[in-house]
Amino acid sequence: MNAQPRRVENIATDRGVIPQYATGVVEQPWSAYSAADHQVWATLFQRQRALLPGRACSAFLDAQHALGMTPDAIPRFDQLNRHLRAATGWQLIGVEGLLPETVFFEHLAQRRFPVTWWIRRADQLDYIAEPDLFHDLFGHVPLLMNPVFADYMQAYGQGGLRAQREFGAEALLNLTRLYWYTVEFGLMREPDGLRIYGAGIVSSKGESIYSLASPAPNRIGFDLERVMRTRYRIDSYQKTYFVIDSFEQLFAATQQDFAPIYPRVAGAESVPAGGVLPGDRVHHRGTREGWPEGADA
Ligand code: HBI
Ligand code: FE
Repeated sequence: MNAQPRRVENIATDRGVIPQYATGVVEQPWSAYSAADHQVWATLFQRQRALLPGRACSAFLDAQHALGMTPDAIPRFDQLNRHLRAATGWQLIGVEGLLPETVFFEHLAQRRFPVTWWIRRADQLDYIAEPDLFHDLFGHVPLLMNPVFADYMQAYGQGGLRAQREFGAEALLNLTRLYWYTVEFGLMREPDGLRIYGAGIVSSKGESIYSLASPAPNRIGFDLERVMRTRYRIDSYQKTYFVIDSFEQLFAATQQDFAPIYPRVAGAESVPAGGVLPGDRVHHRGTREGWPEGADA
């Protein structure tokens, strides 16, 4: 990758101008993407689009089409922004990669979704440690076209800023679990069965198959405090997938006052990634096959 993105100096928001160093925003260097970059996009796009019908939730597939995403080339952020702005007021901004939580929450609270400007190399097709352009653009961006999910993402950012200000590090850890088990690895019920909406799953060939078809993991009905108590690993497929009934259910969960929730969750035992509790709504109790013994998150 020889692209060197131009740094954005400042971005104007309704809270005034934020200098670039605080936001990490860069411009997408679209003309500098190589043929190999576009080929990686095409390969991953076509592979996932062949897998996802019947696996991804209908809102995801419809939105990707509405955004005009194709395998022909890496999409241009400014073109996607026209669709997003019209549909839900969201905007994409280019970034170098993972952002500090505070910066990330601030962007979400302002309906700005950070998308990594570079794409993985051809020898990293099946796994890359940190989110690249394919994970963010193919995985996260389509559902920002869905008004209710778009509201959930902004509410998550606002909640994160409040947790930072008023509740401290433990509350943040609980919130990152909520993001992990919904935005990244969430499943939802549809009339024809369970479907995927989590970006970490839809952007992964292996987990798109495993999350719905493997007998190993648990599939448990979404419960806000149960999710906020549940630990996770970042280096393997999930041991538990949480299932929502609808995006409305997810958004409603963020509309309550979190002040009593954080101390209640902090006071309760955290739950191992593969655990099942007596009060769980169990869609599928995992067989745990293939799990490393004792290696618990
Ligand atoms: N930064 N660019 C970027 N993208 C993310 O998805 C992201 C992040 N920083 C923190 C983060 N996600 C998670 O810790 C969330 O739970 C906050
Ligand atoms: Fe992600």
